[in-house]
Amino acid sequence: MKIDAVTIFPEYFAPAQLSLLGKAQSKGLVDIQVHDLRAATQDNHNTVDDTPYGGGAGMVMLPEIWGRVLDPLIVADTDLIILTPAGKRFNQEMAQSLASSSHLIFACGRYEGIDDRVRQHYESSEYAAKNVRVHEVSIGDYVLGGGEVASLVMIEAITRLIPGVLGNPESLTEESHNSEGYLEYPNFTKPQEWRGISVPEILLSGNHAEIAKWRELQAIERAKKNL
Ligand code: 6GU
Repeated sequence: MKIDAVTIFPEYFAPAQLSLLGKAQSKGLVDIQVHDLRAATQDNHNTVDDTPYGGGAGMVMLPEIWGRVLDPLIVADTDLIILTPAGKRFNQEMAQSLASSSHLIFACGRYEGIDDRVRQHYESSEYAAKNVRVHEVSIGDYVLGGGEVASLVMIEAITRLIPGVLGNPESLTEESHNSEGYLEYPNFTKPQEWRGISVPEILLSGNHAEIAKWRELQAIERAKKNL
């Protein structure tokens, strides 16, 4: 999977070289390229934004700069992800769907966002015919300073679903038992007693059917508590 991230703060993507994602890149499963939006500016002040038409607070990112950077990156079969708190909420299902893409572009907006004509342009039929899909995505109901951290969250959730990225692929099949895609029951490891708290007896029983039943019940209790 090829991943392009476009940002005015390339340094935000340093963690992409670590851990699972770093390994996935050295294995050749994922190729992440980070592009500095400011490098595409042509004025002396390296301007990337301007005041909004219609007035109001904040600044809007210039479409001309974005077009200049995105044009050469957008090829056939591309998912262009525009990060915005007003986007569709990211979840495990969206991660699954994007994990089978061959090319993701993360457009990281700052300030009050990117001029909406950038979205409109790449959503046009000319691009749709080339299998270019545009997604406006948010990672949750809170406002971040920009899309960089949101992109990292998405990249981590998506790339670990690519075959070969996880050391132990059984982690994925176990996760898939839950619709949200994660384990909901509490986990325990050594020692058997820690600070006076014992590991639940059932987990030491070796009775896999009973353990599965217990975990299911625990998951339901936990889900209720987090409502
Ligand atoms: Cl994608 N961007 C920003 N700026 N804030 C967010 C977000 C994205 N998702 C949640 N909050």
